[in-house]
Amino acid sequence: MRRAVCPGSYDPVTNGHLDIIERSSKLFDEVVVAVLINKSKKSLFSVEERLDMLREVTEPWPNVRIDAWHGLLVDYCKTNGIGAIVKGLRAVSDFDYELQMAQMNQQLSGVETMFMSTNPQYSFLASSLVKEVATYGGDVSNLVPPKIEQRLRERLAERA
Ligand code: COD
Repeated sequence: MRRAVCPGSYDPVTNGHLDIIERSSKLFDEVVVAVLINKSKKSLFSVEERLDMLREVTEPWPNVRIDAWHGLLVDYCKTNGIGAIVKGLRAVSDFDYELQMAQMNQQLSGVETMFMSTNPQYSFLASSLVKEVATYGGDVSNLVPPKIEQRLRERLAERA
């Protein structure tokens, strides 16, 4: 079985993430969307909330599974028999860091990273920007699925 992982923070999942996940699901038998837990990173949504949101919005793709992991991505791959990491590249600015991580992961465990070019429609899109725009009342309806927009509004209202 050809199995890949799309790792990330997904705080929250955006249309840019979903584009990469959907395209990966057509190339692999199974795609695991893994929320990598980084306790030092301040997040808007808890890990459980991010997993719930991901489950909801990836429902249309039966070969996509959602999971969480605390630790090295290569250890997740080893434990779960995953041979490929799929990353989306938005711009040259992503490339330096992503290349460094890909080479480190390859060196650590032999796992390969595949880069998928972003859909130009989403090349400017990042979770951090979505949160910032929503915080100041901007329209994010084209950037995240409606269910995620609603969760964002609710969370920001709680915090206001
Ligand atoms: N278009 C296309 N792709 C996109 C877009 C977009 N608009 N937005 C995001 N992406 C893709 C990128 O490939 C990105 O890598 C991925 O989605 C996830 O994005 P985020 O922002 O949710 O997640 P990040 O960048 O914070 O995730 C970083 C990881 C958690 C993957 C990384 O830090 C990691 O692997 N950590 C685990 C610990 C580890 O193994 N460290 C050693 C690394 S060598």
